[in-house]
Amino acid sequence: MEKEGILKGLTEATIAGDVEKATSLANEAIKAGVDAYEAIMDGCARGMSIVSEKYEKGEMYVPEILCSAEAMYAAMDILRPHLKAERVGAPKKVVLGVVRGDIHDIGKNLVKLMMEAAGFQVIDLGRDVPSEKFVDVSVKEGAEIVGLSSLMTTSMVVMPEVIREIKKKSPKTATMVGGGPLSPELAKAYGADGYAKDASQAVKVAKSLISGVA
Ligand code: B1M
Repeated sequence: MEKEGILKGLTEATIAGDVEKATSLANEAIKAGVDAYEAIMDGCARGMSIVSEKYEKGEMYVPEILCSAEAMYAAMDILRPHLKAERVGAPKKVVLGVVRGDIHDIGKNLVKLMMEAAGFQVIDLGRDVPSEKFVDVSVKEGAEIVGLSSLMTTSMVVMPEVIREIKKKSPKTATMVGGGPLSPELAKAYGADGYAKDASQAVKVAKSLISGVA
């Protein structure tokens, strides 16, 4: 199968929540020499954004979305070992998690994967993470970056307190935020050093933060 067909197939399999098809297309992608990063971003992740749009239009419902995520994860499991990890010097540590009160972690998992592919060492705190945990772990680990994710207007409001504490207790640690309700303006108002709208931008922002040019 041609590359375009494989990418389109991965997008469709993700939307349809078809684990079997997603698995077989991910294997096909590897066999055909399709870049694993492209297969994830232009295949599966594209499918997940279409799924989110369809949900907003009332064309898809939550159980179907969860099946889509399963299909994406199945393809990602196959593609992950084939990502060409960039290694630039010693790996930089990123503490990543979804803030307190929020269990939406599909986007955070994509951000994690992309950051690991870019050579970052990601310490994944999971979802619904207590604010103190972000601070404690980043201090203990000497993290270069703390990444906070939120999908809800009701949970994003905890971000400023987390950022403030990190700045106080670990002033050298850069902070970045992302997720549906966030924006560059809000990120700035919250005191974050960076904002990214999606997983590939998250990698660019993280790189710029460690090189001090954000
Ligand atoms: Co719910 N949910 N949900 N949900 N859910 C939203 C977020 C919502 C916008 C739907 C809506 O009403 N229109 C809405 C929030 C509204 C608001 O802002 N207040 C909402 C709600 C209200 C709720 C509940 C309260 C529903 C209820 O129980 N009444 C409840 C909340 C529970 C809680 O968290 N305490 C709830 C529950 C759930 C499920 C459990 C069923 C499920 C989550 C499963 C899971 O994640 N494990 C779910 C889902 C799936 C969604 C939608 C439909 C899809 C989210 C998703 O996974 N998108 C969502 C609607 C939507 O977003 N359009 C919705 C795909 C994913 C790849 O994209 O997460 O945006 P996304 O991630 C992107 C970027 O945002 C960015 O990069 C990612 C990859 O490109 N990004 C970062 C994310 N984090 C980043 C961090 C970074 C940088 C970039 O740097 C650190």
